[in-house]
Parts: sequence; structure tokens; C-alpha cells
Amino acid sequence: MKLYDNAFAPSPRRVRMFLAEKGLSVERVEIDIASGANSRAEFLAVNPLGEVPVLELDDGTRLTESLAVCRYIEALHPAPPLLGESPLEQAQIESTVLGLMFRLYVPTTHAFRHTHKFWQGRIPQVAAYGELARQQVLAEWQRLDAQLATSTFIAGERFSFADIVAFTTLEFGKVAGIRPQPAQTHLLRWREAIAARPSAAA
Ligand SMILES: N[C@@H](CCC(=O)N[C@@H](CS)C(=O)NCC(=O)O)C(=O)O
Repeated sequence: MKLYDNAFAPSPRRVRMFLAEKGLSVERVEIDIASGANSRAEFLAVNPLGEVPVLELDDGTRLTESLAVCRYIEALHPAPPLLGESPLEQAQIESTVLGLMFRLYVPTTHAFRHTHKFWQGRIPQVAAYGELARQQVLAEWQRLDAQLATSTFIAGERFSFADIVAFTTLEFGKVAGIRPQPAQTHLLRWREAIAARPSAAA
């Protein structure tokens, strides 16, 4: 197996953390997004969307979308379970993960793309839209801070892929000025716990 990856991007980092939690490692191919390698023909032949991660299997089959990639890895290597064991737990984690992707990760990318100088001249930027997205993300972190007052992890009492998605999104949010506030003590407690896991270095 081979992972088309980028050291700084949050989506492939989800897969790296997931693999690390499982004690697995795969060959990595670094795609330099900053220099536009993901938009060149060579990589577009791998993923026409120009996005990482892509997991390439030994028979050449390619999987995109970090959730699907991790679900495939989980099916091959069930321990420790990171996407739930019982049908109910699996549904609850998937529901949480999809919510995080739509309400947290996507607006965080919009805040970054529409306000950061890295994107100047690369895409049409609408600063007001970026700021709106940033506010949406901040409100969502506030909601998660309250939720973490009564649960150890993002999707309940067990560490899961939901924590990986939330943590990598929070780390990435720094580029758009999104950070936990000192008053968000539950969020800060959770972030510290996830950051202390060896997989956080992946
Ligand atoms: N929904 C996809 C998101 C993939 C994605 O957004 N990848 C970003 C890096 S985090 C990317 O490759 N961006 C390339 C670009 O923006 O040009 C997943 O979960 O894998």
C-alpha cells in the first residue's frame, strides 16, 4: 500500500494518525501542495480532484476520502477499534465525523483560503466570506467545549476517528487564526490529551 500524502495538510494527517494508532506504517509519497504538485498531470492521473490523501493498494486500486480510507484500514486491522464496534457505536461515530467535516473542517478551509495570503493570486478571495466561515468555526468550537464538559472524547468515552478529525482540524485552524480560548477549559483539556498521544506526531 502507498499513501499519497502531504506533511502539512489536515486530511492526510488524519490517515497518518489513524495508521499510527493502529501501529501500522505504509509507504508515503509526499505531494507538495505549496508548489502546486497536486495540480500537475502526474498527480491528476492519480486523483483527478488533485487532493490528498489517496491510498493506493498493491493491485493499483486507489481510495480517496479520508473517512473511506480509514474505514478500509479498520476493516483490515480492527484493533484498536477507531470507528466503533457495535452497529450503534459505528453509526454514532460516523454521524459525529460527518458533522465535524461539514460544520468544522470545511468552514475552516474556507476561512484559510479566503483570508490567508498564501492563497492570494491562486484563487479568487472573498475576505468577508472567510470571516463568516471563521465565526462559524469559532461557534462550533464553543459548542464542542460545552459538549466536552460531560464526555472524555468527541464521540463519547472512547478515543475514535472523531477525535482525529477534530484534533487535526483544530491544529490546522491556527493558519486562519482559530485557537481555543482560555475560557474553553474542556476543549483545552481534550486538546492536551490528544496532543500527548504518540499518534499526534504522525
Ligand atoms: N474530503 C477529503 C478532503 C481532501 C482535501 O481537502 N485535501 C486537501 C488537503 S487537506 C487537498 O489536497 N487540497 C489541495 C488543494 O486545495 O489544492 C478527505 O477527507 O480526504
